[in-house]
Amino acid sequence: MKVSSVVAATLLGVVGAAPLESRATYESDNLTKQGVVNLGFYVKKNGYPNPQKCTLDNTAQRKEWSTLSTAEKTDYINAVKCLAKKPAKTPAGIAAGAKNRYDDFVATHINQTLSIHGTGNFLSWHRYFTWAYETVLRNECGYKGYQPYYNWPCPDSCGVSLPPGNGGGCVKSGPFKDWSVNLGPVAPVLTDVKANPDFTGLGYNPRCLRRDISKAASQGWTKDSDVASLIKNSKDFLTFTTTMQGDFANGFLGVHTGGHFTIGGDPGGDLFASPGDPAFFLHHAMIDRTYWTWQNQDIANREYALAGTITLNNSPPSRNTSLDDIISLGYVGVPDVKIRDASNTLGGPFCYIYV
Ligand SMILES: *[C@@H]1O[C@H](CO)[C@@H](O)[C@H](O)[C@H]1NC(C)=O
Ligand SMILES: *[C@@H]1O[C@H](CO)[C@@H](O)[C@H](O)[C@H]1NC(C)=O
Ligand SMILES: *[C@@H]1O[C@H](CO)[C@@H](O)[C@H](O)[C@H]1NC(C)=O
Ligand SMILES: [Cu+2]
Repeated sequence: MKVSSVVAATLLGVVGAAPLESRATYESDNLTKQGVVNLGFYVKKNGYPNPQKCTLDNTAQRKEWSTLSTAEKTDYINAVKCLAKKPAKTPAGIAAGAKNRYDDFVATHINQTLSIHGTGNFLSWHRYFTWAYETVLRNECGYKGYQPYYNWPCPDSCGVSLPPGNGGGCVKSGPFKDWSVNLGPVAPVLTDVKANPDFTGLGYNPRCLRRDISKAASQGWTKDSDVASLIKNSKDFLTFTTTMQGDFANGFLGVHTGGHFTIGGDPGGDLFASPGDPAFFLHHAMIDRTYWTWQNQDIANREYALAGTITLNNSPPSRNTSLDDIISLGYVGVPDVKIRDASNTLGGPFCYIYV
């Protein structure tokens, strides 16, 4: 099985896809492994942020989707579907399209889009958002595992074994064939998405889940060398987060946008409404794993590294992001945290690593 067909397995909901054979030979995975070793030495010397609560002996381990057993995959998918059957916490008067508990996440992301992308809080905000999702799946839908990620890379000469983009039709098979997308669009990539009754995208707009798996995005932007070079060549936080998020004016998508466009479709290709596709959280767990791996290359200097401002690409011009800035997830219903507390995955509310 080709590495990037993990994407297909994930997106199409193929339960029981064979584990990958040769992932360990990837440079980007080697960097993650080296990061775990560095982390071990670092905590040995400096101690843990919450030694009573979280150590490397009891930490949760987030795993790659294809390494889960069939039973684990089914548990995860069932918990996601369970979330979409629970009532929303977002009041209808605030977001009429938030029909269920899953939609609380989508509405929160749409509502804050302009202050969480191209900003200093991009990585910490999405780290906390993904953690909140994992926690709600566990606490409200009985999920026993942790948030899986999908490992983007394929080899540098990748003949990616993905089906070609099919134009973004409805998902007609797999566990999410009856999934209802209720919110958005705000900034769709497909031209024929039914407009939302509310200009905010928060109105009720039920429609099918559509995907447009893109070989070009996967092959062009999320290869092993793309991920490894992002981790190795980003000497400071600003370079890392900017390279990851892309430099569109110069035609550089970066792994973040490349991963979103690998999924594509509606709402996957919409900057605002993209969490409406459950694949969002597997992609963002990989974003977080890449951030974590980058931090672990030089923990002393990168644990609390931060740069950027509080507006999208600093437009309009705004102040610098601060470690004391609050991450608030609205009706997702988790406590507010400071960026500082979302900087270490063994500290603050967290206790997880990636394997
Ligand atoms: C990854 O690490 C293994 C074991 O140290 C090594 O054999 C392999 O060559 C490395 N792969 C890359 C692409 O760096
Ligand atoms: C959007 O954010 C504003 C400001 O924090 C808040 O008052 C409002 O309830 C939020 N709406 C949603 C849908 O979360
Ligand atoms: C904002 O951060 C930049 C570096 O990221 C720094 O050069 C600048 O002085 C900071 N501005 C303020 C007002 O602190
Ligand atoms: Cu986002």
